[in-house]
Amino acid sequence: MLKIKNARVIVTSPGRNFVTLKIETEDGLTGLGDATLNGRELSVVSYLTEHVIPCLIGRDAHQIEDIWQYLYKGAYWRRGPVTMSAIAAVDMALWDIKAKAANMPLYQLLGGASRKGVMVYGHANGENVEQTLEEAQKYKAMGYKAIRLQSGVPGLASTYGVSKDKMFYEPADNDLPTENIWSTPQYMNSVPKLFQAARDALGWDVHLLHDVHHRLTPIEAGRLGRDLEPYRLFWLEDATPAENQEAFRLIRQHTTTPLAVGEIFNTIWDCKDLIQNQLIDYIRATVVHAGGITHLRRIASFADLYQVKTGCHGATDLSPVCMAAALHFGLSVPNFGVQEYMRHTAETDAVFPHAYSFADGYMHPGEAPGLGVDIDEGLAEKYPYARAYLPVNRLQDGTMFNW
Ligand code: CS2
Ligand code: MG
Repeated sequence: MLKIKNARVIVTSPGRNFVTLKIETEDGLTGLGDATLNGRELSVVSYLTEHVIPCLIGRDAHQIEDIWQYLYKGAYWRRGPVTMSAIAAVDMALWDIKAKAANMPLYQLLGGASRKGVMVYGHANGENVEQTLEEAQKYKAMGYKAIRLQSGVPGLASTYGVSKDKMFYEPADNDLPTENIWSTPQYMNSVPKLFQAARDALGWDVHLLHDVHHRLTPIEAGRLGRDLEPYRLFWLEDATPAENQEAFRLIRQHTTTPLAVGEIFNTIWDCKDLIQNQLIDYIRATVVHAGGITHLRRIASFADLYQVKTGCHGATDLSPVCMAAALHFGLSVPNFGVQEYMRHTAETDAVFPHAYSFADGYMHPGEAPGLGVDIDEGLAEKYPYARAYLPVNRLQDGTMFNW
């Protein structure tokens, strides 16, 4: 038995807020879990501190499944991003501990490596097509096999995915929500031109991806998917808000462009119909927001029945702890598709030293026991929490819209 002695939450903000759960056993083993929910961080801190941690003390850290079921069924109020991020953090930390106790990198406990490395996609973005393609050429030169392209929209002051800092896209930019303005017609006109130019400049041996970020209606998404068919995208992401999973049937009827969705999903119930009706090609659910390694494996196994592949979210606001967990998962899961890698700043990497590495378009979690990531608590203290909201989005007539 590996008795849990204590657990605490560490909030640090090296450039952006991260929430980390640290569990310690009586044998001195420690495990880390990412609990970061961008723009709502302290809600998960409170859920963990007030409602989860008191129930963990004294339990056997080896009982990952039972603790998962206890936290899920025992809460009565099931699902949702706050609950499932808290459960995810506990789950990641317990897998970290179990793998350390076995003196193995976590992927070995998940069934071992199913591939030589985890193919990742980078983020090329720019104010216009030319700048975006300049960035894309840099990613191609770095060896990326897959590149996401996000470009400014002519006539709009800002849009999703285009950042001031080319390296790291950090949308949580203010202590009150920034208001963005959106125009679907101007966006719809600009995207096919971006990918026409991209194929001319980058050729056909690189995977190209695009994130619509929940901003089209199903029929608009069907049309954009069809407009993009000549450019053979790897995927079109978050084409329409997915609360209504049935909406994807309308998109599917109009286009063969592969569809990815799910970074904001938090349980298998959010994607069950999408998967079993083969309305999507990639499921984006991620370790930190979908209940941890334990639940993400369930989602991936279900998806595998329908030839849906994984494409886990991996933005800057998911900490290196989640990145490490995602790479162990991605190295082993049979129906792996691609892993997002938006990268972290040097100050973040210093707070979270890790064993994972990038080479020639692939990443590997490393061979360190457990997740292979740590937190430098002394350094973490130097970066105090500062409230930061994601932007909100309005149409040009002021109507509240999807960001
Ligand atoms: C995006 C994210 O990475 C993605 O695909 O959708 O940048 C997303 O906007 C952020 O993670 C939100 O916090
Ligand atoms: Mg996205």
